[in-house]
Amino acid sequence: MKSSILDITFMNISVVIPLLNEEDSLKELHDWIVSVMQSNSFSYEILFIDDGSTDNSWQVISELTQTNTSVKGIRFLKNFGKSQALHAGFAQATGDVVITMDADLQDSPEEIPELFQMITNQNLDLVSGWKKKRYDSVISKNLPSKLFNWAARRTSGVNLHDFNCGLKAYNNTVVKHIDVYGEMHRYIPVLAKNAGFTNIGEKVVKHQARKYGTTKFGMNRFIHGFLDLLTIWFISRFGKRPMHLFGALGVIMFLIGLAFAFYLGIDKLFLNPTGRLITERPQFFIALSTMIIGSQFFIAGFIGELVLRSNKPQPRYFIKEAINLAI
Ligand SMILES: Nc1nc2c(ncn2[C@@H]2O[C@H](COP(=O)(O)OP(=O)(O)OP(=O)(O)O)[C@@H](O)[C@H]2O)c(=O)[nH]1
Ligand SMILES: [Mg+2]
Repeated sequence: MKSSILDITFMNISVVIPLLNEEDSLKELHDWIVSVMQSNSFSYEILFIDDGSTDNSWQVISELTQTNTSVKGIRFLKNFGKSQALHAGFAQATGDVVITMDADLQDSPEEIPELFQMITNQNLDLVSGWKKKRYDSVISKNLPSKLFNWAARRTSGVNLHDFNCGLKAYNNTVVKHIDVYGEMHRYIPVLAKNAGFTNIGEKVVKHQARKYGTTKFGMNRFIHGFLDLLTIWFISRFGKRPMHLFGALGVIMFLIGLAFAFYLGIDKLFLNPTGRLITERPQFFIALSTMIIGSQFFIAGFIGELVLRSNKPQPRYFIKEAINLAI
């Protein structure tokens, strides 16, 4: 299994596996993936991204790289999050088709051949797994997840049942053109759609109960998830043109304030000079606050435009070591 330039050029599949503290599952997962790859004669690489594990995960990965040169490892300096791990894996993936999967043996590598076919034969940009039958608790996972997927469908227009499924397949071009940041791993299909990759498919996949280790995401995943959803909706609508939202709002509010001020002026000068002082009238305060808030909105939009023009992407993670990769 010696890797060569040819392998890199004609690699069929890159399996990208972000992980945190999954020492018990890794060897079994590796063996399972390798047996699927061999029985389908795929050329492949497996990229493990150890995101600051505190158990022996990295040691297990290092051992795997010694017996199988198709295994590559990236180890982060500390825990930077699943999105960052996917970002690092995507940057290195050389296969025509990139498959992501969880490391905890809940996703089955047996799905890989069909996912590969869907990308290559049906010309799909992305295929997302759908854990139709879940082996998780109804209260803590299934119900919130249904609500969450419904909200994601409504705001994004991407019709998937299970946005957060770890098992997904991509055409390599897609992963090189999307920027997974924050906790956006839940919305990669939306990021892909916003980047112009609209051929998005779905495949029902088998889901197993967790065999080893513990869950890493608690209930706060849903709070973070909804906030990220709001961000992504906002960014996809106004991210490129903040002036369209803030500028328009600012101008409208300023004009309302100006109209009130104009009315007060005319009234005081010509219609009712002996009436109440302008500063004692409610219209004065409406004029004052709408004009100030309007200008603030306008300035926010203007600064947003300036920031967009001068924004250079910052590194969001630091790599401690890598095996079988030229980083
Ligand atoms: N890179 C990285 N991977 C993570 C992190 N947290 C979890 N993971 C991995 O993401 C995958 C999914 O996490 P899980 O904890 O299994 O989440 P889940 O499948 O929704 O929950 P369970 O059903 O309880 O397993 C696993 O492979 C984890 O190792 C993280 O902070 N960084
Ligand atoms: Mg899991």
